[in-house]
Amino acid sequence: MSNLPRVLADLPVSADVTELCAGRVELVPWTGNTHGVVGIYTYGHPTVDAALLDALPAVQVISNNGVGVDHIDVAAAAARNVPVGNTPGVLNGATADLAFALLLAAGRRLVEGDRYARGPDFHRFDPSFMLGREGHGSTLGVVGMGRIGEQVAKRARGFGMTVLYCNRRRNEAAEVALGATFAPLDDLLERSDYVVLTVPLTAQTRGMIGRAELARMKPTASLINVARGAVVDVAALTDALRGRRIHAAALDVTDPEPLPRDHPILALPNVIITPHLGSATVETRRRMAEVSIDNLMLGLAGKALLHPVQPLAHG
Ligand code: 8YV
Repeated sequence: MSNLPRVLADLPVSADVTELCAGRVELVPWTGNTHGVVGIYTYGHPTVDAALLDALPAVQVISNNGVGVDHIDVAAAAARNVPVGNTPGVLNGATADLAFALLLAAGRRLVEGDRYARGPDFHRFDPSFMLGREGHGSTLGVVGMGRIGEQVAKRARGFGMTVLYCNRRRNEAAEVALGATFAPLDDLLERSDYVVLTVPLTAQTRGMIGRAELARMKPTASLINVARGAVVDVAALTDALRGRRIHAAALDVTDPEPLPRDHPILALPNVIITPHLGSATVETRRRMAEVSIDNLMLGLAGKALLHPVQPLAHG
């Protein structure tokens, strides 16, 4: 056993994190001997709740390698004076790129086309097969105009899209700089050709896209989720896709994650599912590792974190 500060970690960590921790902290597996643990390092799971914090009274900091902290009881940490750090800012571009890739892939039936082109039925070009829906010139609805939503809206401008958004509060900067128009959720759902979800998972956003909301969407519209799976009612979405009540969905996140292999949504042709790849680029993951380890080391030194999470914003 080393003399380095012991940090409970969601192992395995990436090579970048291993490198940044070398000689500075000892990463301790979640299920191992947690004696003397002074920090917690997570990747979106497992849950960090009051019971865990009570069991680890020497913890001085919780550092999350990611922006979403729905798995952490931030209020319980604050009540114990334990700061929580996350990695906002550095992953906006990568996540917005993926949202846009999914948007175009859903509209233009890209994955379905790929499967078809590899399969036994593709004999010759047919002018009327696999017609999709256009991206350029369409209307985009961004649900959650925060840092990632703004980057999605910025990309939409290049495609000549009309951008609607809804958010807890008006984002005037996005209105001025990106030409986005505020709309209540129901209105946004009725008018959009693409609905992109970029909200954090909170008590307010859990299940916010359910049967009633899906029923408001145009039959030609697609739903893209790069937020958290639990924002969408997956049973309602399965029914809407099966009944062709919407054109398609593209999900980078699901609830649960992964979905059980026999989940009916997995058998549908008009859904694309990726394994939580929003921030998965070499460059972004390196920056996330740096910010999250900076947060960890600052917290262990009793200093202010680079990006402390405010409890109230994530209730
Ligand atoms: C992370 C994410 O990779 O930042 C987030 O909230 O969803 C992803 O960028 C994931 O949480 C694992 O850390």
